[in-house]
Amino acid sequence: MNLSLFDDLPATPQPPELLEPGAIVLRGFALAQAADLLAAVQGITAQAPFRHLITPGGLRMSVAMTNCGKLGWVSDRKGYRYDAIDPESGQPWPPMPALFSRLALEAAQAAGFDGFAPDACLINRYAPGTRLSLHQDRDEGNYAHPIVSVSLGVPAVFLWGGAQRADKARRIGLVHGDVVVWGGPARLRFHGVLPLREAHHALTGAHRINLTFRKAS
Ligand code: MD3
Ligand code: FE
Repeated sequence: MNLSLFDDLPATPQPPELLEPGAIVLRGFALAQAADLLAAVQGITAQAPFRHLITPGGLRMSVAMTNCGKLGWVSDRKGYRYDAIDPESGQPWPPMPALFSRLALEAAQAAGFDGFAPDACLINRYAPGTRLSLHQDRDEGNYAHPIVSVSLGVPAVFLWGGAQRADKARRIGLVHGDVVVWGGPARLRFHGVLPLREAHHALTGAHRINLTFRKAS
């Protein structure tokens, strides 16, 4: 079994690591809150279950998604957008737990972005084999705000590309408790996730859960 990207990573919080200007990895930053974050995800998915969205091109996404906060990211045949209403329930998305917004604020702060106040949290669930192909996040209103991502459960290999889709991508291992902050010159980089490998995590089973905090409006 090849665990080379993961097997000697520390299980304790580490100092900030600069991937490139604007992209800061905070290894283990969410470890202490991880179990509480996952319990909150369970509460959210009781109101707004994970679902596989359809892309504007008609393809079913292999990542299962839901949201919390004032705005949620949705996709259908009409396009990608943020919406205050969950199209499945016709109701507002579940509120963002204070634990979530506090963690996002503190992580952004640790990466040099003061006063980050996310109004959207996209929650992604990866099963074995699930991937996310290279894309940019460009549905938010103001690219001056960073995006904060929190990895939970099974490890993944993240693809970190360039300003053009064809630019060569680096591979970065992300494990349970890791937080990454993407802002400034890194904000519109192409990025993705390789197919999730079969593995088990005590808190999530075969899954990886990723939280991305955004200021969408
Ligand atoms: C770099 N999610 O939801 S998180 C996404 O692991 C998304 O579920 C991946 O890409 C995941 O859009 C990657 C890391 C991430 C999130 C947003 C970014 C990296 C980013 C926005 C701009 C640049
Ligand atoms: Fe993205």
